[in-house]
Amino acid sequence: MERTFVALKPDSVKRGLMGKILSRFEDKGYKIIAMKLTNVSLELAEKHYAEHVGKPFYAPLLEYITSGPVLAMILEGENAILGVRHIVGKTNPDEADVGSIRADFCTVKEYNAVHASDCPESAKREMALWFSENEICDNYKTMLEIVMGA
Ligand code: 3AN
Repeated sequence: MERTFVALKPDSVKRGLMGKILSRFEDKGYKIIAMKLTNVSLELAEKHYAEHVGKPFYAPLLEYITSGPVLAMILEGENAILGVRHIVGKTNPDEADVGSIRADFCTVKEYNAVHASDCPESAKREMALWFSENEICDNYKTMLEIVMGA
């Protein structure tokens, strides 16, 4: 099983889209093993987006991610990193596949609703950045796991 870090950004929270977006991940079958609604400090934002330092959209990006609460979570499932990225869609909503979150809910890449880790290294780094060990609830079975005797 693979784990990935996902964050519903402030536009998702402010637009009241948390439930709709979350349901896409739950419907697919990913297991939520950590979740919190949290304000994002500038320090955390800078660490999270360290790879984008120096890019023209860096400062607006920090302003955006710190502009309101973020629903941060860790999802678990088979090939979760790639699978979640498919559900989220390409950075630019105009290029995202119809049916993806960004195509269906967003119009501009500057406010694209969701962050999802793009590779195993990023997932590991981001999970450790956003969650402490005791916030991870990997001690329960989903109903599917119970029924399948997993
Ligand atoms: P993704 O979130 O699709 O993995 P990244 O990691 O390349 O995209 O970029 C992080 C965030 O920076 C994006 N989600 C988006 O909000 C913003 N961003 C990326 N590229 C641009 C761009 N060319 N112009 C404006 N904002 C951008």
